Amino acid sequence: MKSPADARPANASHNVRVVSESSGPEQVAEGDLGGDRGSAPGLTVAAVARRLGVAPATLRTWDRRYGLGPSEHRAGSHRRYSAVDLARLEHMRRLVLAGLPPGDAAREALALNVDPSSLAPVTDIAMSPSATPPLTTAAPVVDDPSSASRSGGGQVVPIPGGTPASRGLARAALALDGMACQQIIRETMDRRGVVWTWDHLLVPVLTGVGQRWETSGRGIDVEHVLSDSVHAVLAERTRELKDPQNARLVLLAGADEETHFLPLWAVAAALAERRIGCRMLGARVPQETLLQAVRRTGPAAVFVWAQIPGSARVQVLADLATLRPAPTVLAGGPGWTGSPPPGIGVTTDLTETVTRLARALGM
Ligand code: B12
Repeated sequence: MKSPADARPANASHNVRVVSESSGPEQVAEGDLGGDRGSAPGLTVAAVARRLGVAPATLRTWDRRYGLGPSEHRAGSHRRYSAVDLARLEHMRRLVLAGLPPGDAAREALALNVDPSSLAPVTDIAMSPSATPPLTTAAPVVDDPSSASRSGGGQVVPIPGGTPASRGLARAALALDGMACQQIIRETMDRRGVVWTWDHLLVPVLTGVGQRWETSGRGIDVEHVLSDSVHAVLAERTRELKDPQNARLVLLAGADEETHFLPLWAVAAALAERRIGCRMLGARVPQETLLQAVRRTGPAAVFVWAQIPGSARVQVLADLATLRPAPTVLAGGPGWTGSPPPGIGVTTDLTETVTRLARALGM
């Protein structure tokens, strides 16, 4: 069954300048397509496939079925896609990623009023033989981890029990489309809140992308686009809180050598949703710096994240616990190894972390 989070937004956004309905029908003449003139020859189907991260066969299907094809004609050569065609196809792909049936997405894409003067020229840059082949929209993402090993080659992201939204997010990340990633994350958060989005959309896709890297060595670029998008939306939600209700402070910090920081932002955004403000110290906070920050600000609670074993020393937790007035000290993440010092809480998920931090504030 389709969950509300997976339903398509009423009005998915796009990044082309759109002429308002009142400005009349689109005036797009042959040879006047926003930079497709002169030396810019338009794009081949292969070039568009690479840009969009879809298979050439998918583009041909969209042309045949929905009339979303190349509008440039050249004597003695194949038809070429113009900048306007590309803008429509990008819109189409975003809507499909957001869960709209292709027929409906195509209707919206064809109805899009695009201002050609707002578009950059499109030119076909030949792909080097070693470059990544285009992704198919049909199969880069798998639900069943056992089938991941079948296909391999780093082309798939395993997402056991994936939802349409998680598959859409994984596809957008594979296509290196940060805008589409952010759009899916934002829409899910609007419908389901921060905690649900983190647990059911972001953790599965982040884990799948991490596994893809682990098994194939591929996809640092995908990891970066995804992380950047996750961070952007979580930080946005955190900063939306203008009137925090907590009188005392909460500090969030990454352990000594820890560079992974997304869970810290998940905590910050989930706290903001409960109208709790926090101070974010970010990744890789040296032990002594954290101790000084706690001494200076006297927070009610401190949460320290460690992702990678070896990035954290439990001594910092023991030292934090000796400070007076004693803050509630919580440690989270798979990077903490061994038993926690006395008086230190260990949290294993976002809900528990936020609940215990709120309790430390009496909220
Ligand atoms: C995004 C990411 C990056 C980004 C970091 C972006 C950022 N600023 O944070 C980048 C690309 C920079 C990166 C770099 C590296 N990464 Co990295 N990365 C990840 C990825 C995909 C997600 C990290 C994350 O946010 N995890 C949080 C959640 C999603 O995952 P989790 O911790 O496993 O969740 C469990 C629990 O923690 C808990 N949980 C979930 N959410 C929450 C929230 C709270 C509050 C709590 C308490 C608990 C909790 O539930 C889960 C189930 O038990 C992971 C994959 C993964 N599985 O984590 C790899 C991963 C952590 N990275 C890994 C590695 C090896 C690296 C690198 C060393 C090498 C590399 N890939 O380039 C470098 C480090 C570079 C450096 N100098 O330090 C490995 C670590 C292996 C290990 N032994 O621990 C992982 C696991 C990938 C893998 N499968 O091999 N990485």
